[in-house]
Amino acid sequence: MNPFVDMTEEVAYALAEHLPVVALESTIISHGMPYPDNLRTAEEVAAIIREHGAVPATTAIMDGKIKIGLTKEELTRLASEKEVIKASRKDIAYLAASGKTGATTVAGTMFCAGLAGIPIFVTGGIGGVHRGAESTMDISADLEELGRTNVAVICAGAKSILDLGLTMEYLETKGVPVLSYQTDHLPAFFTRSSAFSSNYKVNDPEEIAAVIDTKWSLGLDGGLVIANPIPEHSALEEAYMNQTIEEALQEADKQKVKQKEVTPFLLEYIHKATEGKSLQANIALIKSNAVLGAQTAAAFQKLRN
Ligand code: PSU
Repeated sequence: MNPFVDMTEEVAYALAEHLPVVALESTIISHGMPYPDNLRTAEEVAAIIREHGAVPATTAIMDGKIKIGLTKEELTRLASEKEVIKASRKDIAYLAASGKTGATTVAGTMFCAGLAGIPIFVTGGIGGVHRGAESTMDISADLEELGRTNVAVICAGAKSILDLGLTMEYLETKGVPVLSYQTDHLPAFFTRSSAFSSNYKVNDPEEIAAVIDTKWSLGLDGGLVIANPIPEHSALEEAYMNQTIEEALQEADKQKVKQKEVTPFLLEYIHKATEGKSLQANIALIKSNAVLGAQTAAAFQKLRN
């Protein structure tokens, strides 16, 4: 076992027995939602994954250890402490070497899940190419990680705070398949659809598992994006969300928000501007992703066992 990695007994047992495991990120807890909704949501998502027959494994760096699976105490620390660092691939070595604590982004979590041998990962939304990236070069490390690490990411698409068209182009360049669940469209997180199509429509967890299994069996390394539209009753109105996102972007520009602060700033702005509606939508979609993720992990494990 890697000396930097600290895995809970529950996750270690599940992996040793080839049982379905679902990785979960922690940036969404520390930087994506306010306390105490973040802690409650993290616990509910883990419970949903268990109810659907898989073991949840939230990743983070805690006091220098790469954690695969967290105790309630550790989750509470990540949800409530202010100085938790947002940890992408570039941050992991420093945090591990200096004994610090960080919450893993999609890129960070993919790296940790890959290290632990967990192929399926559930989150809310992935990062992408930011609007105006042609001059700022602000492109999430999530996309690079998807291009290189063998982990399938189940999400609700990407938010239209990003340039979704350029995000799709970038994923194409990196050879990352984008599969939409029961739709041809690329979902845009708060809304079930966007102006963009995904690469392929997939209809059930077995079909998703078969694509993942085939990709890696062929030696086509790298991740996949499985985009699951937000449940209909929780989706927000498109015109209203587009306007709110526009305002959030203008405010970020005015306040000269840069680099890793951009996404948390926009999320918080949108949360306040929608008076919590965006948070409710965020919670609903991640729970729905947890169901699909657990089912996909079970179907994938069946193919591999
Ligand atoms: N999108 C969301 N909620 C989030 C994030 C993205 O709707 O919490 C987080 C994820 O952890 C994602 C990260 O990996 O933001 C992307 O940040 P950046 O754009 O700085 O790469």
